[in-house]
Amino acid sequence: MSRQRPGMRPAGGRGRRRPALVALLALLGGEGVGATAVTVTAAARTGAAASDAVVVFEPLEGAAPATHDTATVDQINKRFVPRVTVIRTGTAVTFPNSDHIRHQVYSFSPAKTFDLKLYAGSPKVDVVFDKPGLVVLGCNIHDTMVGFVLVVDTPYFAKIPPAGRITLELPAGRYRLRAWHEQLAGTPPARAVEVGQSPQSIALTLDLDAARDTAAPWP
Ligand SMILES: [Cu+2]
Repeated sequence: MSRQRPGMRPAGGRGRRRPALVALLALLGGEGVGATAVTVTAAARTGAAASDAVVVFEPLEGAAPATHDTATVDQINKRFVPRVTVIRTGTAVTFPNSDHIRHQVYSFSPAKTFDLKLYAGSPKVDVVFDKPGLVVLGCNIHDTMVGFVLVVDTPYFAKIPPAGRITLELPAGRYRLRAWHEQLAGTPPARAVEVGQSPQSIALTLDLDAARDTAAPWP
């Protein structure tokens, strides 16, 4: 992302120039430039916050800017942490093992089939999620370990925190908003959203079935 042109580098005083450079990079990164705050509240039919639901805004016009993201899914006390991860297609994910026992992380999901041989500490390789879809994580040693990586073709997504509400910064335009939760009953809801210049709020009510024994499909 940062580029240096030969001859542009000052012989001295780099420290003085840095704040301006940082500000410029922040601008180029698009944060706050032409973006509108969109707040999504997600709740179950009971009114409880739909914590760990994922909301995805797919732009219906124009190309989304390129992003080069990484993500980490840790293993702590025989659990995947976080249990739910949402990433853009092409993201490399690291699976460190913070437990004092070994784990063998794998997935049979069509969007990403992989197997990290039994390991402790840091695995030798990251896993690149190169196709969109839902990837269900498991451990070959501990059957109760379950995690989810939702891989989406857009940089505009968020996971609903325990408070049930999240704000995204979206460029103006038309989107398809889709939502997912591992306990969703039926197909994930989708709706059209028009983002203009004014902040807006969207309330989603999700049909959650706590008795589901397999994760809801995506999309
Ligand atoms: Cu394990």
